[in-house]
Amino acid sequence: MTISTLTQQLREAKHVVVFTGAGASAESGIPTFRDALTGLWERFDPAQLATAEAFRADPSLCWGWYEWRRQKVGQAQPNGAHVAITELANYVPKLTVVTQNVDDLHERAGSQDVIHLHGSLHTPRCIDCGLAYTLPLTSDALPEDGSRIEPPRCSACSGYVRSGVVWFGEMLPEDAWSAGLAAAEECDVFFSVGTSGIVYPAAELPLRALGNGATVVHINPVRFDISTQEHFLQGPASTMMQCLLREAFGGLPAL
Ligand code: BJW
Ligand code: ZN
Repeated sequence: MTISTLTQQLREAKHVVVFTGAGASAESGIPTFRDALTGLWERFDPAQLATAEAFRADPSLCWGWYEWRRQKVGQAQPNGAHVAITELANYVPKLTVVTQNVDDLHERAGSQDVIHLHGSLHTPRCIDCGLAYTLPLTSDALPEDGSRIEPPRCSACSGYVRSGVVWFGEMLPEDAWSAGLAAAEECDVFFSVGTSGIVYPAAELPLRALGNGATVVHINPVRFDISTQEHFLQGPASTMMQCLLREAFGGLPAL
């Protein structure tokens, strides 16, 4: 499909879904999930830190990792991709943003009603009774390399406070999953931006969109295999999203 066919479809679309992964936040300086970790975390595989077993085995290691990441997100700013996605909502009748990211950069760029499939770094809760825990606004004074931090305790049952993200082996929040699935099945254009597409069930969404007749476009600097019905725009999320916006609507997001 040529870019002009795609932009024509975008102009005619009634409902557009933008589905994002870690690559959408990469240009804000947030490492992707499969990038090498640094500092204290260098010798750990993220897939082994992101489980309930890892937390129970070593709560301060795991909580320290999440606090370090929360600090990194707090210091980061939304990038051109977040801004272009927010801007796109002004040009199409309906835009749904579905993200696997646990940061708040879509919201900070101005996107509304973002569907977070994998939870959030900013909504911790008790691991035992589920009570929400209010985090201090900033966690300054964390060493640049990260450190172990003893998790806070729940005020109701003294259980450890855990991160509000969805770990491997856990169910996705039901309302987020059903809203994401419904949007994928209803949209006419589906952009999958900056995701490796290997984590399920989120990775099913482009396939559900395709199965329901949507135009599915993957945006990624690294090429991967797709079916002959899908489309690929190779390049960084910010450049490609801004380019699409400009080509389809003449819009130029303010950076
Ligand atoms: C750029 C860029 C730029 C760079 N611009 N792009 C079938 C088979 C085997 C296992 C399973 C299966 N179905 C389910 C499972 C189990 C598991 C799973 O999927 N495992 C796979 C590894 C196979 N899934 C689950 O456990 C899920 N739950 C579940 O299935 O519940 C049912 C169940 C219950 C009980 C038992 C069994 C099943 C839950 C999954 C939760 C995932 N959580 C994580 C961690 C969150 C916490 C945290 O952040 O610490 O979410 S995993 C991690 O991966 C994170 C991400 O959201 C997710 C997706 O990663 P993403 O976003 O794609 O990032 P990357 O790093 O992989 O890719 C970045 C991309 O960006 C790359 O392509 C780059 O090229 C690109 N990029 N720069 C654009 N500038
Ligand atoms: Zn509790």
